[in-house]
Amino acid sequence: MMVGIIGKPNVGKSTFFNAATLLNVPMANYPFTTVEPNFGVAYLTTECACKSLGVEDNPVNSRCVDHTRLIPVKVVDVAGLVKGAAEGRGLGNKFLDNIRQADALIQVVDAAGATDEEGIAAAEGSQNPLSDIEFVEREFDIWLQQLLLKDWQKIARTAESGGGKTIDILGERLSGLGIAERHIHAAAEKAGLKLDVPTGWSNDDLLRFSTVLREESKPSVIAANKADRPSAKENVERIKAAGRLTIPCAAEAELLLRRAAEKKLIRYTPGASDFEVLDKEHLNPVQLKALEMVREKVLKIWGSTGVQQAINSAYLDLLQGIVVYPVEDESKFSDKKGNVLPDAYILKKGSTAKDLAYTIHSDLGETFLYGVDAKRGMRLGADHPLKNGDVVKIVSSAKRG
Ligand SMILES: Nc1nc2c(ncn2[C@@H]2O[C@H](COP(=O)(O)OP(=O)(O)OP(=O)(O)O)[C@@H](O)[C@H]2O)c(=O)[nH]1
Ligand SMILES: [Mg+2]
Repeated sequence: MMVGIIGKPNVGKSTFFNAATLLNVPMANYPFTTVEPNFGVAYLTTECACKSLGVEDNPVNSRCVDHTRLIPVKVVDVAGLVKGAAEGRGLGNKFLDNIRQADALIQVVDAAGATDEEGIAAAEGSQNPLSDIEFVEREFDIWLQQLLLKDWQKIARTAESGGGKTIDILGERLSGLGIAERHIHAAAEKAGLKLDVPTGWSNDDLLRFSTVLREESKPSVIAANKADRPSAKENVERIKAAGRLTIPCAAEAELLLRRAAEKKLIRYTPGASDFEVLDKEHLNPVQLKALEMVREKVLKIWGSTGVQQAINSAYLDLLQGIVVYPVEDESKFSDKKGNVLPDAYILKKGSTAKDLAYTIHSDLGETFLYGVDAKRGMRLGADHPLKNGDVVKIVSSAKRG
């Protein structure tokens, strides 16, 4: 699973990316600072199972800080998108190509309304981030429509002459875009289009189909960035009122806090509503003032900087993830070496113990017999859906033999 950070130029995508990954890619107050995509690892945070079990854990594939489990997740930061990108303006299709593999999107917008459509600085509050969301999504949809249009007549004729089902042909064409057959089925149904008569689809139908296909295959959350600015409040309300899943965000503030925490100057957990200064002597008055501003203009107003919340929302709300902990010894909640709660996996809601087995290793999936809910000491059949926070032992025929 991977999340793409998209948006028009100069809204703070790379700042968000750096804050989430603690990498150091270029950020600057002008459009198209980013050209090539930046790939990095962020962390999904969730209350660790060690808390309710009252055990001390030894994480292996993830980390645990004060009963919060941090699970690595992939993110990609891409170039900004301008109107006409689908026709090659700005950096054009390059951007779109770079988010092919994203399963969900965080769309960063300038909630301060201080950058125009091209990402050029403008008077604060003069721009409407809702129109930015609209054009960014429209560019994506036109790009997808054009991809489909390229050989739509051929696809449609092949399908209708019995040369193959539309769903199969489309599935194959779109698999490189992270679009699966279930997305295509759902999109056709929602757009009111019949997959068995594709020759009847007009260009407008294809655009409508592309829109729903994007919504199905790349759901998005809006990171209303620059929320430290006074004009952000009104715009956050505006975006929320339009029915969008919105997280007020201050990427620059998060970056400051995380870097200070990394240097042990402050104690700060990503996503927290406050921080504590640890090493006042190594902070100069300017740095202290900047930290105080973050507290006053971001944390006290919004409750957090929003960066961690946006990452969590992408994996938990958009991708409907749950976190489960496979173990080999269900009485000690450990692996064979005695590491307690060593691994945490993100699975899609509704996944079963058998799905977990397959996620760990295809061999384990193939030899799966049953699971054991280690918290409750209960047997879990192949169809039993797991819950967030479950600790599960997989019993397989391979192990027995
Ligand atoms: N006030 C404020 N400014 C921010 C915040 N986050 C980013 N910025 C500023 O926004 C400008 C653009 O930041 P970038 O991270 O380079 O933006 P981008 O969207 O990656 O830009 P491109 O790569 O050019 O598309 C920089 O001047 C940042 O300092 C924030 O939370 N608050
Ligand atoms: Mg950038």
